[in-house]
Amino acid sequence: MKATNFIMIGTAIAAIGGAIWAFTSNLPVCLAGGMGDMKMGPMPRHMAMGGVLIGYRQAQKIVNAADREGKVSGSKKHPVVVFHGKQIHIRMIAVEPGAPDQTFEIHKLVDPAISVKGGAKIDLTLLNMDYGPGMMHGVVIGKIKPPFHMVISLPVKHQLVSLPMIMPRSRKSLRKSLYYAESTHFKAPEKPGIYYYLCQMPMHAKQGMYGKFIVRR
Ligand SMILES: [Cu+2]
Repeated sequence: MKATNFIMIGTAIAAIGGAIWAFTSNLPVCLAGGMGDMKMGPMPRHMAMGGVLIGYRQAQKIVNAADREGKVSGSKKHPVVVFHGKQIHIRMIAVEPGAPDQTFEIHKLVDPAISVKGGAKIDLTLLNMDYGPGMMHGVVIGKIKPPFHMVISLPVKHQLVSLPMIMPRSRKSLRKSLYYAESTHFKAPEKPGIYYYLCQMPMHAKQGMYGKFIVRR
């Protein structure tokens, strides 16, 4: 596909994302309870879907858990969050307030490498704390490495998991906002290898929304 076509598709998707965002960000709070269960039918792969709406306190609980789990090692420039054990929970925040645009945070680290044991059973949770049109985020893990194209074709090579994109928070005010979170689970391959996690929203991985996912012995 020509680069111009990529740009056109990316722009169209971003525009649709913005329209959905504009619609949902005006939803009254009373609808919040039911939104998580709302099934929207088949949609193009890059569209936002899924997720459960939660309040600020629940979102903060996910952040706190993300800050506790795994052990930070590696260097300051290349931090690694090492998860021990065969049953683990990885919580990732899409753009924690104060973090740079188009990044994931764990332990307040920006796009850290994640290291898991081969064969580990993994619960994966994504919390979107970002705000603004087109700021939908998801997670895909596979054997794909940078540099990334504007549009990521799914599934990626040796895809381990795909967590659908979820919408940005509902309001500018952090405390008054509602947040989308989504969880899934998958099993790490037994064989050690280097994978990458990335956001499948057009442009985001290209802009830096990715990190290494290491499967160790
Ligand atoms: Cu993203």
